[in-house]
Amino acid sequence: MVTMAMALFHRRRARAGHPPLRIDNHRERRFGRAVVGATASTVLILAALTLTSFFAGRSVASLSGTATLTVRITGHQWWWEIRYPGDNPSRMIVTANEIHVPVGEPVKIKLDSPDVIHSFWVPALGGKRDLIPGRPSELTLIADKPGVYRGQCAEFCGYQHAHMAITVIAESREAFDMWRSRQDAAAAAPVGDEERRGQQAFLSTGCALCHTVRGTPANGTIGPDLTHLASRRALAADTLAMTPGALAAWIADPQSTKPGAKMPRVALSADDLNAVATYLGSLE
Ligand code: HEC
Ligand SMILES: [Cu+2]
Repeated sequence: MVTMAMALFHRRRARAGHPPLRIDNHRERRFGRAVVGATASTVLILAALTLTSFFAGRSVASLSGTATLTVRITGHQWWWEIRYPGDNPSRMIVTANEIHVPVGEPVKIKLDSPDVIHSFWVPALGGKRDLIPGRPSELTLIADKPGVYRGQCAEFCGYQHAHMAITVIAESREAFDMWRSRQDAAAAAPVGDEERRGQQAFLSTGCALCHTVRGTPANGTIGPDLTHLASRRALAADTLAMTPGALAAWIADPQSTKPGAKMPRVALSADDLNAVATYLGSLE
């Protein structure tokens, strides 16, 4: 850029003064040296960046052998399904849009997509990997510091692509193990009348065709697993905060919050709506 600016400036100066009519050998040689110098330094800078990127990529890839945890992520239009395989296949944790990882430990992330191409990207943790239908890929991440890292689908995947965020929560090993054992449990049984009514309405109005709540007959897999819905920080891939009001608003009319989302509007009476929201809000 510097040499280009010099060349432009030089040209303007030459036009303003007397254009050189006669070839000056001394000047030609000087220009020749400058061009060679600029080209060589460009090549060197590019080579250094390429080598750094190559070695950084290799050291990141070598982490995958040492990963202490595997997380499977499936991209859907427009949310992320997250599974933690357990020692026993029936103990697999299924959640959505929020990954918990132990800090300082390499985590292998396996990616796939059943619909269109998505791209997993959490900028603060580096790496970006496409989720291509029929071509599983993987990536290893390591969070050096505890914290909450926001990620985003980085490949245009349809109408609600912008509302397809993913959150990585890096926490201490102890906190992670506690989270994991809580997620491992089946959903809490409804306690009060309102929750019981909510569960009834949930099971009888079609929600259960698309959603799973472990410990109940609901075992649909089209939408996010709701077994521990209220333990998550946000709804619908970080579109709404997890508050009782937002939850009720989402259930009442998902299409006005996230037009095109693959959850239809389900007709519920006002009382049933409140009861369902209370019930789901109790699933911590
Ligand atoms: C046809 C399938 C389908 C039906 C029926 C359905 N949902 Fe959904 N639901 C989805 C999908 C798909 C999403 C993810 C939407 C998104 O984020 O793009 C979703 C998201 C949700 C979420 C947010 C979950 C999260 O972690 O972000 C809640 C809560 C929810 N649904 C509750 C319900 C309730 C209650 C009913 C019944 C009144 C219901 N759903 C009926 C498919 C369905
Ligand atoms: Cu996407």
